[in-house]
Amino acid sequence: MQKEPVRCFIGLGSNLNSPLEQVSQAIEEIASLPGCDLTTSSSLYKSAPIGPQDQPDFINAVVEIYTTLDPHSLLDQLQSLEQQHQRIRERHWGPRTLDLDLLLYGNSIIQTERLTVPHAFMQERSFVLYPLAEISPELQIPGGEQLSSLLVACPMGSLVKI
Ligand code: A4P
Ligand code: MG
Repeated sequence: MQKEPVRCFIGLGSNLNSPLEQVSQAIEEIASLPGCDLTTSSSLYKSAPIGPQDQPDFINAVVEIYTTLDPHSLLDQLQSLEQQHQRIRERHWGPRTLDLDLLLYGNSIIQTERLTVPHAFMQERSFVLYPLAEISPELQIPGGEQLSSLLVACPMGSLVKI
């Protein structure tokens, strides 16, 4: 039986090796993943790094997809895209050519060794919340708040739409 597609949001980030191109190319690659339909992409945004400050600014975006993949298979696909971008994991919250975070998987709340959904820090990060609001302003975070309330508590800071 064909599974009903689930609406998901994926956060993209890059701050190494031409970040604009890394993110734009990754959006196209997500659109081509098996069992995934990309429906909406946010604008690209630039911001100062959260975490260690001695690294370049980030480019971020959020996309909406509908997928028939289960959450862990989707994570496998996203991690293999990260690998294709020669992602080097140097240090936690450090610089990266491509970071793909599964922000939301339908209304699911997932807590496994490999996967925490909704993504652990999404509710406090301007570079996730503002692009998300651009493409889905009415969103309710499963087990959490209305996106519009989160935005009130989260200043844009250094975030700019580019
Ligand atoms: N994992 C668990 N839940 C998820 C999920 N929902 N989506 C696990 C994706 N992966 C998830 O990830 C480590 C493990 O998290 C994975 O193996 C997966 O099984 P990682 O990307 O290798 O590790 P990391 O980089 O140390 O941590 P993480 O959580 O990806 O870092 P963040 O939270 O994404 O932060 N500043 C700005 N302005 N813009 C940014 O994009 N990004 C970071 C990275 C820091 N500062 C930033 C930005
Ligand atoms: Mg990540």
